[in-house]
Amino acid sequence: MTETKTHIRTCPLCEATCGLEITTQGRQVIAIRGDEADVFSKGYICPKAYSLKELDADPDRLRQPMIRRGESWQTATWEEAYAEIERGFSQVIDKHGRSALSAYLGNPNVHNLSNTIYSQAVLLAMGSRNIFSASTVDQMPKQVSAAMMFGSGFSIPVPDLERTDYLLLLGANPLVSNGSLMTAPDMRGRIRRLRQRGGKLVVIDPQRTRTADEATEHHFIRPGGDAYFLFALVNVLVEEGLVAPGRLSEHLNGLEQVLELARTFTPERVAPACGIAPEIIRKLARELATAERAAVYGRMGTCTQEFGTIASWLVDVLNVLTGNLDREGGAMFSRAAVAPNTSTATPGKGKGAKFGRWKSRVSGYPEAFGELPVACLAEEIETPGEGQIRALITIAGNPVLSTPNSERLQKALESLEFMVSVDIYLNETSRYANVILPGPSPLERAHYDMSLYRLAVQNVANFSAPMFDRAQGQPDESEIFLRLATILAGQGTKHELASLDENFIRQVIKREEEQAGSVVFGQGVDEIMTALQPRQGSERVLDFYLRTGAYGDAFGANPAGITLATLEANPHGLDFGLLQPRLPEVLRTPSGKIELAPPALVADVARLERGLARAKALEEGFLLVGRRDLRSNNSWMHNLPVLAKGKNRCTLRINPTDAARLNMTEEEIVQVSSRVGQVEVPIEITDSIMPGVVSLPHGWGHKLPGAQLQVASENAGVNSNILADESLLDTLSGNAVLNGITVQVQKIPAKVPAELVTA
Ligand SMILES: Nc1nc2c(c(=O)[nH]1)N[C@H]1C(S)=C(S)[C@@H](COP(=O)(O)OP(=O)(O)OC[C@H]3O[C@@H](n4cnc5c(=O)[nH]c(N)nc54)[C@H](O)[C@@H]3O)O[C@H]1N2
Ligand SMILES: Nc1nc2c(c(=O)[nH]1)N[C@H]1C(S)=C(S)[C@@H](COP(=O)(O)OP(=O)(O)OC[C@H]3O[C@@H](n4cnc5c(=O)[nH]c(N)nc54)[C@H](O)[C@@H]3O)O[C@H]1N2
Ligand code: SF4
Ligand SMILES: [Mo]
Repeated sequence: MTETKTHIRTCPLCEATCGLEITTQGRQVIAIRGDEADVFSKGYICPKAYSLKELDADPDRLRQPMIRRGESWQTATWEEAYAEIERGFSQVIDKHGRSALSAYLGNPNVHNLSNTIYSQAVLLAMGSRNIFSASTVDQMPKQVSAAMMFGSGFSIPVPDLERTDYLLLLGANPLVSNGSLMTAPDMRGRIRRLRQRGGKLVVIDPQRTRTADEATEHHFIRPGGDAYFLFALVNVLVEEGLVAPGRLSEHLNGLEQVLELARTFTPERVAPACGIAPEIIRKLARELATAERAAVYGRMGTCTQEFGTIASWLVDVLNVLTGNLDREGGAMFSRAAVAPNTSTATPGKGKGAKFGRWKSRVSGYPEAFGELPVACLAEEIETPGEGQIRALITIAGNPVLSTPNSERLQKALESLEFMVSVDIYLNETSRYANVILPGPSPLERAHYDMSLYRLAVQNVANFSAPMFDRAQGQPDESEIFLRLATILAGQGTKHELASLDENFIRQVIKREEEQAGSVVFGQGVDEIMTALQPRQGSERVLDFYLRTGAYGDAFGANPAGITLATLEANPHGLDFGLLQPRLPEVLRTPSGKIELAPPALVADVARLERGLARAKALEEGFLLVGRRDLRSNNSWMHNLPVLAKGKNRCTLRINPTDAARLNMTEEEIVQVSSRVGQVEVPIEITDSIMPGVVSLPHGWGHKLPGAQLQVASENAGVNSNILADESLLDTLSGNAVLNGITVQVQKIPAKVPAELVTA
């Protein structure tokens, strides 16, 4: 009988970072529970945690590299796969140059330590500006507005949930999503505590979500109307003399300018565009201003829309104007154990961020943080000329299901000369690859949420060592990226891994060691290398970041500080306490001030003005929005029976008045069409959706030829991104508009029987 063991780990599936207690017997997972002793999640988990067992055991999960020859796939050794990749990339580079290369990085990279750290090596070695990621179908607007206001794309304030009295939440459904750009396990518990202490939660959403069900108050908003609504709140604060930034005043630039900009956005003027009555806007503004401690938080719904960056900016403008930024119970900055640039380096000032340093070739969209909008990936592949994309690497991404105008993108992918997918499935996207390189099971790798703890509502750190040994021959993803980088740099496939990894960590150390203000400034790379022995790979890099981070031992200078060993000795996590005020030290703007009126945002207000006229004109058809489901995670977990079972969740929600007007009945299959595509989907009639709005979840549409997803294909659903229009962007951030797309909903036209069709 094999021994039973208990492992304490952090769940790597979403942003909540829940602690798990996993019981195993040999290579078998026996049970998965919440870790009651976890310093952050205290036992909370969601149903997705259980799916880790099936994900680990999924027969469709790839365990060997795959090479495609025409229509058929062959398993290959890692050497064969790398040789094939070297051939493919060299041909493209020889023929078209490096500007023909491109990469797309998907969401799970953020939840994977090796990928977070080492995928950068691939992008650097590629030497092309064609870099795309899921960020531009997600949070890019928030990162852009945060960088413009506070100096870095990671200086995003999070609501201090445990101490706030008033939370105004827009376009987020954390009870289902478990939170985003706000790392906070057990949102239900947190909201209940907020209400128990007499606090209020106000939800603004075109759907009455599960989060809205827990709220004190919920208001429908017309999709895309948030910037108008938020500007009107500012307007009321100004008109009623409620602007009170208090201690923030000394840290502000541009206050008068913002107040002036808000003058024309009166509640009466914006009400038709946001669908919220003027008296409600006034009431909410007053409540927000007079609450002892309040926070405004906006997410997905406020980002993936036409004015996403303006909306994201105004969320924090409101936090400032009400004096709630950076105070307990308001919107605060985390202080993470690993946070290059915002916890270390010179405090209080920085280089800030520049945007639009280059533009996309075809449509001229500006870059943001070195990325181009994924909405323009297809046109960059299709359009001939210097710089046309001819090869693509996807890394943990499924753009065929998750980015706009999927049908156009699929045709584009088919036309590529060479494609590599680093992915654990042969799915809707990777089926276009010539070679697929699978990473290990999530239980076979170390885990530390480098990105997400930077946005946590409590300062915590938690490390998980690999739970199982990797299967024979299976490399860690850090190795896959080092190999790919070496191939892309034109240095072949034969280097010893240890020396590649040593070069990599030496560069990481050098960058930090050269920075004035760093705790290891001038200490010497060799000395630090010795101190990191005998660690390798991502654990060595993590140890370095921890030791040079906010709580680190600074390689001896701070003997009470932490190292990776400290985390290893504390499997339930380290708790550094609730958030503390960080102004002005957290700022990285060149002025050392909060930029309340960044010029690019001020300029974009003219576009918002133009949109107001358009929004007032009554539109034909419906506005389409998305939604998430607790037992789903974007596009890639529908192959796990524990999550896939149950009734069909890929339905079009429609309000009863709309269904009645169109003479539609529950579960009827209807046709939904937009400028770019059309799908057929069953309807679900519910008054939880605003009249004139329909909702369809994304990430479905699995029955595509060539994919190897047995379970998912049995309950395939339809791909909502067939409807998303790739020409609609928030121009400042390049983020796609995925919410508020105009669609027509119709009964399926009766088919004319063949015998009645005359020539
Ligand atoms: N219409 C609409 N579209 C949306 C959204 C929406 O709300 N509405 N949401 C958007 C958002 S927020 C996001 S983040 C994107 C997500 O967009 P993507 O990141 O492109 O899509 P995912 O569904 O997360 O697919 C992840 C891929 O990574 C693979 N994978 C999983 N784990 C690993 C791993 O450990 N290693 C490797 N190498 N591969 C792995 C999976 O097999 C899958 O192919 O979708 C966006 N698309
Ligand atoms: N179960 C589950 N959890 C997930 C994911 C998942 O797919 N499934 N995905 C993960 C990822 S990658 C992310 S980014 C997060 C996202 O997490 P959240 O930001 O919480 O996003 P959603 O749950 O999509 O909620 C967005 C809400 O915005 C509303 N909305 C749509 N348009 C508008 C609008 O114009 N204005 C306003 N105010 N609201 C609007 C929608 O009705 C919806 O309720 O979730 C993560 N967690
Ligand atoms: S909420 Fe997220 S982190 Fe927590 S158990 Fe569920 S999937 Fe895992
Ligand atoms: Mo996301």
